[in-house]
Amino acid sequence: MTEGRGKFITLEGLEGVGKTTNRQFVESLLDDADIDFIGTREPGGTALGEALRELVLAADGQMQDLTELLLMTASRVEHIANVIEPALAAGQWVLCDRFLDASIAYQGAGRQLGVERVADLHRLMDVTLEPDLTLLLDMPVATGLERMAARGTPDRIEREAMAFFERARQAYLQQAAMAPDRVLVVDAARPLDAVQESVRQALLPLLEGA
Ligand code: T5A
Repeated sequence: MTEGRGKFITLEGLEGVGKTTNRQFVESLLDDADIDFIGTREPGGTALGEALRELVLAADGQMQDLTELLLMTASRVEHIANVIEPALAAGQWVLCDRFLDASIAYQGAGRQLGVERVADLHRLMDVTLEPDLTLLLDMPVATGLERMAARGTPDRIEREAMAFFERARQAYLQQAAMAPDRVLVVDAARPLDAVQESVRQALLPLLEGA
């Protein structure tokens, strides 16, 4: 196990980009490197967070956009306090499927609540934790939605229009441009083995320092 504080790695991207597939791949790399880690997700990761996830993603649910932002943030506050911070403090690495960048992209840009408003809300809630590495899986919106269509009934957010996801994609890319040391953009439209090779390369510096 790693001495000292663990590393915090997040996976981000739009629907259908392959986060789950690549999360499993990252888990296998961490296992191979004998790193003690937990895998988790947002919204979710705690009992309360998973209940909020059900509410916020329910296909037949309805809520104000601001309510959606507040529920995502509430899930994150619980997750950080009860799961992420304790694990990092104990030296475990944390691999998280979506984090704050998702709220910036989906609620800030997709819902047009304002990227700054989302960032301000998180500062107000004392959410200052930043990932050591964010893998942003990026590809054209239409390609991702095609992959999702093959998966069955869409949830409440997956039903959104193309323009929503275009705005979210641009916000993700903007986050990456503003934080190039933290966010690595991976072209997820390529065949899986090429995507995974990029993911492996991105993780190497962290793994070598472990
Ligand atoms: N949300 C979340 C917010 O609005 N605000 C927030 O703050 C947060 C935290 C969460 C939803 O909540 C929203 C965003 C979301 O709408 P989710 O479960 O994280 O839901 O979202 P999904 O995008 O549905 O995530 P998944 O991990 O389930 O889907 P992915 O990322 O598409 O992953 P995956 O691996 O299942 O891939 C989809 C398909 O593509 C294939 C896979 O085999 C699979 O069939 N695939 C490839 N095919 C060809 N080439 C490749 N390179 C491929 N990679 C994968």
